[in-house]
Amino acid sequence: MHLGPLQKVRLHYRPLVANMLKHLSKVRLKPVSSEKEAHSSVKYLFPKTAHQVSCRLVQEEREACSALKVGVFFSGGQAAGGHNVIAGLFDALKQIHTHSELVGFLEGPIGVLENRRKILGEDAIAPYRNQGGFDLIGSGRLKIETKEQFAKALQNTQDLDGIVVIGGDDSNTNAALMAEFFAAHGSKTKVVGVPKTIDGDLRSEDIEMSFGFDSACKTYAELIGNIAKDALSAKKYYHFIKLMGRSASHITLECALQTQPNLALIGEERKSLAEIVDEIVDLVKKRKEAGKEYGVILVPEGLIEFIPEIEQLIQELNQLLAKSEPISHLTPASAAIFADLPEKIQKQLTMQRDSHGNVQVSMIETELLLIEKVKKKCPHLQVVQHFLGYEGRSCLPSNFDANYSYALGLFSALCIRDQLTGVIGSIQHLRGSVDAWHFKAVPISRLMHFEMRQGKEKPVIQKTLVDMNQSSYIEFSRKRVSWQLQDQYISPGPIQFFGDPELTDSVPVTL
Ligand code: FBP
Repeated sequence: MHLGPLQKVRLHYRPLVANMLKHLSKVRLKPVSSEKEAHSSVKYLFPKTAHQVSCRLVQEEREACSALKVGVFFSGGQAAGGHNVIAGLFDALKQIHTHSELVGFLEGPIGVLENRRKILGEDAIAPYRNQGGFDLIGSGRLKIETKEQFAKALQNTQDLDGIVVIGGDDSNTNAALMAEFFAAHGSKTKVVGVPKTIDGDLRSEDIEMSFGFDSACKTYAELIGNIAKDALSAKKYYHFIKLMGRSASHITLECALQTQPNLALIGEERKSLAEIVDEIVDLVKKRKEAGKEYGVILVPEGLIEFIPEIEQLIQELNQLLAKSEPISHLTPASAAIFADLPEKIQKQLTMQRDSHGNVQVSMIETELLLIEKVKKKCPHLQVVQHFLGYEGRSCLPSNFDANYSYALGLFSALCIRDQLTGVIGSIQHLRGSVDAWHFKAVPISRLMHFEMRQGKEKPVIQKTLVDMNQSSYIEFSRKRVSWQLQDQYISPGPIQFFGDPELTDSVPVTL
């Protein structure tokens, strides 16, 4: 692996570790006494694992433990900090017992099905400490879903005490299904999930944030700030910037608060296409009257799925595609909406779904849809189209993500040591110093609800959307009016690794 000067320096960064996680033989996971029951239909689907309650990490001396053999794989999109989960997991296993072993499954869940492994010793891990990407073992989006696949996964992990799944909502749903299958077949292999996704939608009362969100938002905010400075200097273009985030608009909200653009659309406001277009046209006209023919507009990737009429269209398309039926079977209302979309968008909406049945919104040029509609009303508008997505997923992790993901790795080793399965690592009080963090293992089945996927109702972890009552959204709503005409752009600059802790250790505004 070739490393540049900054990458080499980052290898030596020592993630901040909570005192609680420094001496692992002095802590153990203990059940939380009062917790509400899991949903009855979820309990029905997870008879072996849904009865569990969350466990909190408490200080208590523990008897010595024998060596553990643990597997790990990445699932889904990249998120900065992934390598630190592996480093934390490895360091914890070695502390638990010097003969413990860690193996990585290659290219995500498919590596488990094909039993493609890599031994992860210190030599293999060392060049990846505090580095971005998932390239140490790779990742993939395959979903383990048939009985045969679960049986294969069971067979290929029989020699392991546990397996750690580093993934988002769909991958952790899968981890819960795998844990249930393994338990039902009397396997000793425990399954533990780690909350990963730049999208920031794997949130709940217990999971404050997934790792990767902070680094991605800081990267996008740097670029948005640069673009805004350019717009302010050249004064000739409207920049339409689409930001990644498959469904929820958390990334857009965070970046808006960090950079103060003229307009940031939030999908969860559920405006119709006509309302959104009118809002942009209105902004353009007002700014023109003020002598400003430039601007910066943020468009969340998932916006398209929140536009009520298009949401309905997508649902119908999903069902038709799942049954390989033609588009001519759309209802008249959806057919009319489809016909009114630019041809490029029509094609993108009918592209193959991902393995979890989701529309691949990163491939849909929602910003182009808006540009085309706005240009019909403002033909002289000069626009530049941007998409900020992949450039934020594999950057060097910020200190926050480096520390957080390392702690998640350490903690997942403890979950396996303490024989928990079908749980996800939860760290609370993330805004405080690492010593204020609280560690909890939460049964994944408790985060689930039922959703239509590929034409069928399935149990999945509910995505958490931007809530109109959350304080960061209220702050955004209060500020955004003045951003429209007065240019209050902020250019936050690149992620900082050296100097004032206020800069190096800052946490997401929306946390
Ligand atoms: P995860 O939920 O797997 O973390 O991935 C999120 C994401 O980065 C979305 O923001 C984006 O829409 C999608 O992945 C892109 O998927 P792909 O990497 O398959 O192009």
